Amino acid sequence: MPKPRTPEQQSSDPAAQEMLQRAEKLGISTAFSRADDMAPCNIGGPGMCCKLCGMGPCRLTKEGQTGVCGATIDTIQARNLVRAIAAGSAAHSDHGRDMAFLLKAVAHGEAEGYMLRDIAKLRRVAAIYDIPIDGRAPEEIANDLADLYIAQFGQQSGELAPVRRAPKKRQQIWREQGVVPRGVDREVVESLHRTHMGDDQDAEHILNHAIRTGLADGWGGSMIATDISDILFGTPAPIVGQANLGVLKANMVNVIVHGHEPTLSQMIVAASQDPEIIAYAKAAGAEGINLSGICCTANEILVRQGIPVAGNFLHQELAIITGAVEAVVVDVQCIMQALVELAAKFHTKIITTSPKVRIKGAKHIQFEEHKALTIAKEILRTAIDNYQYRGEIQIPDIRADLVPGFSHEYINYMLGGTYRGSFRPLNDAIMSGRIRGVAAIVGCNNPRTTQDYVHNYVARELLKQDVLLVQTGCGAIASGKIGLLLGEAGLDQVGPGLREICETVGIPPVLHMGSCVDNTRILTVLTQVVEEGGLGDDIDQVPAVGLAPEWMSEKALAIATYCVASGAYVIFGGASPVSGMPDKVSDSDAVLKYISEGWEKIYGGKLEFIPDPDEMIQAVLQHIDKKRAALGLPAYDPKRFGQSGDARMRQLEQLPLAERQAALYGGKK
Ligand code: BF8
Repeated sequence: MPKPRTPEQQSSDPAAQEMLQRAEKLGISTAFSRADDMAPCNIGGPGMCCKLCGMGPCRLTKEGQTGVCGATIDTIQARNLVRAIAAGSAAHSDHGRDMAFLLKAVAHGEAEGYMLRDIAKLRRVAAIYDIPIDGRAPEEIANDLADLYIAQFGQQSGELAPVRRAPKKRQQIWREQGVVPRGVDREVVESLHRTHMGDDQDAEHILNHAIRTGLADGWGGSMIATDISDILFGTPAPIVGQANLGVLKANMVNVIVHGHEPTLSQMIVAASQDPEIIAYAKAAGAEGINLSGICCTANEILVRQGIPVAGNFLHQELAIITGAVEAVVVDVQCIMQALVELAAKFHTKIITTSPKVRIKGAKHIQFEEHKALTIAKEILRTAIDNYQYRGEIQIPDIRADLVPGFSHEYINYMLGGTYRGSFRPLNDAIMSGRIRGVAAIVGCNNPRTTQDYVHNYVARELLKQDVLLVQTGCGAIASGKIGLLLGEAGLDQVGPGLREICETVGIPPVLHMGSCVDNTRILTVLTQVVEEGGLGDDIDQVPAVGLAPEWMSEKALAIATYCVASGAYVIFGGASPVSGMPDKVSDSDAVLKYISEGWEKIYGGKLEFIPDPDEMIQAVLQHIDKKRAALGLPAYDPKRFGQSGDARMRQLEQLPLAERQAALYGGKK
């Protein structure tokens, strides 16, 4: 048994380290200590265990071995992988479905407390699908859009409607390959059917359906979720927020919303500002209610209302260990079952709210849209009633300011303004080499690596190389906690060309674009970059890379798949779910090779697993430079830039007065 890691080895975040020390002192287990106690299964981990029927489970450990039915390792790995991608797509897309039903309810005035907040986006999105907009009430348009979106899930044939938003050439590739999704549910169901015992047995053929299923998520369920969230809760624009456990307040009722869906959390935001609820909290002896978030629910309310983030995935237990949290309100996804037992050691109440998610021992207050505000207030009253039971607390005094909210609409606006919104300046900056390329660093935390370390190491190194970063999910929170999302504060850490662009446009070098379903915003940005011209005519030609350095969830695999299918090079850190025999690349790595080289030949994008952060960075830069060369762009040269604007002034400030005047005025005093 390896030695347990120290808190510094478990997390690079000092707030997390403080709570891990407290956990140790109190004799409490966390995901970090449980990961130390339990090595990952070396057969299941690389996808070599088949438990799809009662003849097994079959554990393949030797070259050439097959399962009882004769299934080879590549068939088994492909089946396991497509099932994970289907589960991830189902999670995102079911979220999208719920949003579509909420839009329908709002259009009919049947959802208490909700409204159509971004009518301009409603009209823009409706117009994409030829829904009439002129002279119609927003509710009528919303009703038609909701019907169209609801239909995408159960559609049996034809093409998913949002697919038409991809670059034309990309759509053509998908049609030629026969992978345009017909309906979201159909592709997920077919993944399960094909991988049932005795069905699809050709690994490449199985993986073709992984592409179709992933596309149903990215250009289907997730895109629908993002569109409707913006229409109902507002399209994000830059806003000031804070991140890390230090956002919890000692003298207030701390309520954390955790999970993924903005439907309930948005109502809790509204309810927490209600004078009656604030008075109720004061009557309980607190100074008020302090709302914060964890995971992607946090991102949803951070990018729209600036509600602080208590942390990313691995902070969910650590927040409770502060002893200062009255309630953790959860909806769906990324919620650890360990929360209930942990909460019982403190006074914290875990409140489940989704009809899909119950946890034994948690309090369940079911959320319903038609009385959303009433339920949100009931939840807050439950938390306030719990304040009196609070014991000793320890809140790390660590938090960072950040500026999130870079929707693709805002990026378009910030580059050109209201009347000439355009991606032209971004394309020009990439073409000139001021920006070497773009990297999307997204995805989870994983307790098997040092929390946030790979995220932040890779982010910092790529920024020095003039790579503009876009982020979502827990990756964005990792950057937020170290101040990379704060405008000019982080600019001394970035390359000279990128710095010039950030100073000119007035943006941070890392753009927080939202939650994990909002990775579809990145698809939209890439499409707009292509349509603007100068960087090829399809996404696979853009010097861009996607990374999930600390991935852990099946949703991350679904995201990777739709990004690859869209033409992106995607790199995952951590362990590969499809490597061959432990610690050995062999013939049995057919699946690993196919999702890299095989997919690249067809889609121009590929998925690779590179655990070492330095190798990851090299792979990113090589890919970006290769794409630049293929476009005929000048080779990246950091010495060419950084001589203008603010950078020039900073250089001059270093000079003695006479020399500075000479430089500025040509020797005239
Ligand atoms: O959907 S990044 S740990 S919270 S799965 Fe989960 Fe991963 Fe965080 Fe958001 Ni995305």
